[in-house]
Amino acid sequence: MADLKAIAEAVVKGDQAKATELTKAAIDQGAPVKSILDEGLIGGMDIIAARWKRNDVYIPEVLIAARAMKTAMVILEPELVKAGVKAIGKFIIGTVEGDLHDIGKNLVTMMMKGAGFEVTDIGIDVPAARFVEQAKSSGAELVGLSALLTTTMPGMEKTLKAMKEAGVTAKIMVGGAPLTQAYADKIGADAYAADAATAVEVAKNLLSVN
Ligand code: B1M
Repeated sequence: MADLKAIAEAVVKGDQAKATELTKAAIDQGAPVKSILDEGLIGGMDIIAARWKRNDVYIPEVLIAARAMKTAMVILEPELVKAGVKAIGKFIIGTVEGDLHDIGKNLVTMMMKGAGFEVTDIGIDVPAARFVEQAKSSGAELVGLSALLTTTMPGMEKTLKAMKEAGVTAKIMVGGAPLTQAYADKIGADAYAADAATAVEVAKNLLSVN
């Protein structure tokens, strides 16, 4: 019988080879691919996210776990497509115009992918018009804006306004070190998340997915 717990453990340890080998074995043994994803790979990322929130592990461990999941996903992804398994939501993320910081955004990207979202990272220094265009063309349910500078925070308000004016219906989540819930409320964002692990919880709540 496929050992999905062992897959989760391999992800937690950041063991790329083991995560991949066990994922392949589980596919060969006929385990449901959705279970390999949910209980194995996402299960592992859930554990690492919870440990990170408790400060039991730090960013390097999160990055290594995410890399193990990504490697195993290379072989699981075609099986998910074949089985018609869909992502739990479509998410676009970018750092707002004038801002080149991307380490936090990349962590949010990894955690969201790890939780089963389809994520399109549109990069750094993203003008409002590009957020609008990408949100419309992708049909994403959720758009994430990141900013690390007090001088680029107003770019979030500008982006939100542009999206509303353009009729974008996606929910909008904001985050980044200088942000607060009060600021998110003031500019009319749908949600604020203080860190990447919380971003996953907030996104799931916003879209009512588990
Ligand atoms: Co810059 N920088 N930087 N910087 N930089 C800060 C942010 C700063 C606080 C340093 C300082 O002065 N103490 C300061 C901002 C001050 C302010 O605005 N009040 C600053 C400055 C001033 C600048 C420049 C203007 C410096 C200069 O050139 N004079 C310049 C600006 C460039 C630009 O963007 N136009 C600049 C440049 C740079 C580097 C390029 C050298 C580099 C960025 C490299 C990169 O990102 N690829 C850099 C770095 C590394 C930093 C610090 C040291 C670290 C930022 C970081 O990556 N943190 C930072 C000081 C600090 O924070 N100690 C600093 C780690 C990361 C994991 O945390 O990004 O907060 P963070 O992400 C968290 C959460 O915020 C949250 O989740 C993440 C993980 O938990 N989160 C979200 C982030 N986005 C989210 C989105 C969400 C939800 C949660 O939903 C969508």
